[in-house]
Amino acid sequence: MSEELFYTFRFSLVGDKGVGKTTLANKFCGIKEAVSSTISTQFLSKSLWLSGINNHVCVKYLLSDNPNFIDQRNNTAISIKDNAVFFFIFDLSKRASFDQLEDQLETIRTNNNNTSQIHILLANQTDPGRMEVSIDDAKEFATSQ
Ligand SMILES: Nc1nc2c(ncn2[C@@H]2O[C@H](COP(=O)(O)OP(=O)(O)O)[C@@H](O)[C@H]2O)c(=O)[nH]1
Ligand SMILES: [Mg+2]
Repeated sequence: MSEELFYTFRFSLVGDKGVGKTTLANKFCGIKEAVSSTISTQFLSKSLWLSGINNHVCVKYLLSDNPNFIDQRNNTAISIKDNAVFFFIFDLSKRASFDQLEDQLETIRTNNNNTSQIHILLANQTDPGRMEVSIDDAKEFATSQ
């Protein structure tokens, strides 16, 4: 008899205003509406059924798309408190969006209860072709944490 298994993965998208968090979240969840400014945390989900020989697995992704929470810590407290996986997103063509990630990382470290957090650094907006952050800088930041 086949078995049904359910997994939920929760992710938080973190980064400066305008780096493309909402665009990425909408694309991942198949939402086609035009992006508008995120004034409070939005929660999105997507479920996938994967069929094996003896089981069916339902993987549910829960994404929290945060505003720039350096300014709005209270609004985003719930989404950063227990999540384990954080995508730190910056705009490759805007140095300031990269420089502020250290502060955001610190905010998460001090406000999150999970002892085994996973942090993923994601360079977005690669298409304008203007790079204000080098691959070496990004690698150095990622490995120094
Ligand atoms: N050129 C370019 N524009 C993008 C990209 N991702 C998002 N945008 C645009 O950047 C603006 C801000 O995106 P948004 O997703 O609202 O950023 P957020 O504030 O981080 O949620 C919008 O006008 C998007 O259409 C990208 O990869 N390349
Ligand atoms: Mg947004």
